[in-house]
Amino acid sequence: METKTILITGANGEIGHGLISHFAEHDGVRVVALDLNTLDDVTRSKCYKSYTGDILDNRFLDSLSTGHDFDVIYHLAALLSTRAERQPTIAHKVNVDGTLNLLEMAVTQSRLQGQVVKLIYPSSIAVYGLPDAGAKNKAGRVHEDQWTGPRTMYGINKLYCERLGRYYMNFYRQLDAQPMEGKVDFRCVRFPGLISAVTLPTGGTSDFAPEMLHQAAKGEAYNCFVRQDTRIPFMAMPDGVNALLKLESAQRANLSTQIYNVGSFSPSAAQLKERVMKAFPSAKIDFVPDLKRQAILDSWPADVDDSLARKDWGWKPEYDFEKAFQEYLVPGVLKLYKSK
Ligand code: NAD
Ligand code: AKB
Repeated sequence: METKTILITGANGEIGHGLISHFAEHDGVRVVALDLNTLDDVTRSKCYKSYTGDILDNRFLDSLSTGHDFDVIYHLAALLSTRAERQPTIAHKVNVDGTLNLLEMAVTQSRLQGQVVKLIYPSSIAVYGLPDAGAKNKAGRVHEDQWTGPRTMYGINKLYCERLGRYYMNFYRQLDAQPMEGKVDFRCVRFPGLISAVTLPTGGTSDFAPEMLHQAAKGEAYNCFVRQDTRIPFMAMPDGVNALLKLESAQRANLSTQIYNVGSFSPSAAQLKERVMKAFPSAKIDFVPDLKRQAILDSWPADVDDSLARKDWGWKPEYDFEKAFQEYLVPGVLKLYKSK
């Protein structure tokens, strides 16, 4: 089997950890990891090479590109929604300029290698922007082209980068004598909030669900920053990692678009609390809504229509709400905090 070389940007983040752990257990893959923050020793040992660097540093990216032939780029580095709202210009630089740099790297790599380079991009339900709770309730499960008027810097960045990816794939340098069309194979999933049993999120707005679980497992009280009736889609981290891998390995001919919703389960915050309390009956969880973060969540859909992903590349989550808690989240956090 031929060995594939894979670049993961934002490798030190939640999804990066999941992806690196996956690849460490499979032959035929060399992972080159890149993050602003140095990876811990255990994660680093699972990679072929790891670099501490900035996706905004073009000289660094050039040297990386000179030193490796990448078959696939998983471009995960980003500032998430709450952090992006607090530092909008930095978020724009990292989320948009950073993605542009990685798309340019994919073009260069494709030229040098004379083959297609895949760029796998996780977008977000933050690309949606429903005007109010009434519209959200009425909309139900939204499909890819509905309600794409985001109200956050992060959502706007993600929506724009989806379109940039599409441009690089289909129309890049379309006026050149020999256009580059088809050399970058851009594939994107729009993720719901992800919940990991082994890492905690920082800087997102869907963070209330993982925070509630991890605080309960640590035996610490948690003031949840949303109303009890708040409902957005979530997914267990193994399904998130699996979605990226499955989309990456799909036959291009089967893909009717570049951008796919992926869904899993969609509990209200009250249902999340109930399920966490079932696992940790002495947990202390109160609802103390932060009205500004709440408004962001109220603009995200209650659920997504992922029928296109199911049809084109066989997407199907392994974990529903109950299975995610029973078989992955609760055992995972118990193990995590017992070992600390
Ligand atoms: P994360 O915040 O855990 O990780 C992001 C990583 O990017 C961090 O390790 C950070 O150090 C790195 N980074 C930030 N700026 C950088 C820069 N300039 N150069 C190099 N590295 C930089 O996020 P995550 O949960 O792992 O998410 C990964 C991707 O998936 C992001 O693009 C995010 O928008 C997307 N996504 C995540 C979720 C979720 O719920 N976790 C949902 C939807 C989409
Ligand atoms: C966030 O809350 O910003 C992320 C996301 C849903 O994209 N977790």
